[in-house]
Amino acid sequence: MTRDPMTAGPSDILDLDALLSGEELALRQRVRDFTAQRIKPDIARWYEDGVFPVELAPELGELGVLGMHLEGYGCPGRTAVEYGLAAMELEAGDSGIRTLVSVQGSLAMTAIHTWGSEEQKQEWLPRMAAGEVIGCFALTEPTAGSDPSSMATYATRDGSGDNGGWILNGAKRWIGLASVAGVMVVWAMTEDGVRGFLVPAGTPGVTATPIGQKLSMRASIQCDLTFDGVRLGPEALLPGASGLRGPFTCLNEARYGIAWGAMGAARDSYEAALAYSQDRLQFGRPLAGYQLTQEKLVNMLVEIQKGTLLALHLGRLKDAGTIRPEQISLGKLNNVREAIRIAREARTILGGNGITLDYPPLRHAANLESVRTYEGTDEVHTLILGQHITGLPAFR
Ligand code: TGC
Repeated sequence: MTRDPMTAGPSDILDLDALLSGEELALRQRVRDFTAQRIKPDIARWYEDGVFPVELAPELGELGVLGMHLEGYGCPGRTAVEYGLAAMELEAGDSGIRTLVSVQGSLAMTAIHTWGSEEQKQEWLPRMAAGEVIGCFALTEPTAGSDPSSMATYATRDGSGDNGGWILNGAKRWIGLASVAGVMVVWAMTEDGVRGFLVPAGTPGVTATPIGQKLSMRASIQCDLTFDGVRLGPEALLPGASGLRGPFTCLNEARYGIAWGAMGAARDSYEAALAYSQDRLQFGRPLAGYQLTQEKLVNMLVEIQKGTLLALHLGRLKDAGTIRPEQISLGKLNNVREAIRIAREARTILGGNGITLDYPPLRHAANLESVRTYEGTDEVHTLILGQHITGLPAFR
């Protein structure tokens, strides 16, 4: 294992970089440079104006981070650890940008790659890996969030036999990127249980409306989606997915990436607070020299190092093919929870300046409110772990 002396320092007391290969460090550096050059200079403006920088999609494709853990069909075929490192660096820029990569790669592309027909994979995956086509993943509904089994969106058969198509009716909510998506992965109830459908943009009867007045994820898009008598051909059905195992398999991927990404937002908040505390003089000396400030910084760093180590452990398990859903739940629950605490604590070191967009912690904290809610709330992951350790499901 090689170690990059440039990255060791006040953010890596445990020398976790020594656990990464040269290839992993190089990939991380490429994504870190991208974040520094393409996200950080503009993120405050995007956030304030509520702008999703859609032009980043092909650049992220070029960077090789869209569907990066998938093999074939133009996908980069990188490891789970490399995907995690990329998520961490992108979320150090903004959770909204990491969300683009998650929705595209972990959710929409994983659904097509895992459950799609050969024709569906050929049609969509190469262009999605290149960022030419954006995908979305429509599971959550206005009245079905934590409990997708209660979804009301319904697909009925249009005609009979294998040549028959489908008619789709219903509504989805909080669907990331739906208004800019070229293809939507839509989960709907059928007479045979939950099935997945690929709905191309522009299909008559589909309406995507961005949700406004958000206090979180302002540099990203989340939509209300409606399906009003949408006619789909038989080729729209994802043939391999039957039941909730279809979408949940994709959620595992996204939740895994979040366990890494949240530590990126936490690290960026900590580093902003550390730098500020070293420069800012109060009562004639730097804030960093006060015991209360040092305690805050130390508590942040301890949790960042533990959370990063946890994410890396999950990544090694995933690359070994042995990771289990409850392990991912532990990582997502812990790392997002700690990241929010860290971002909020970092804000206190920045004082009044911390409530502006000149500094990242409060933007990260606001974003992380969404991150703790999507892909399984804190409560859902707590109950998944509770069921695992007691054998008793407490969801219902
Ligand atoms: P349950 O009866 O336990 O399971 C149903 C079927 O699913 C299988 N399964 C899984 N498969 C793979 N990975 C997992 N993690 C799985 N969890 C369950 C299970 O084996 C079973 O398969 P089969 O073949 O036997 O039928 O389902 P349940 O309804 O009792 O589960 C309860 C609970 C709470 C764990 C589940 O409903 C849950 O995870 N809820 C949270 C839903 C969630 O995370 N929603 C997120 C929506 S997507 C999103 O947020 C995108 S945001 C990105 C954006 O668009 O911006």
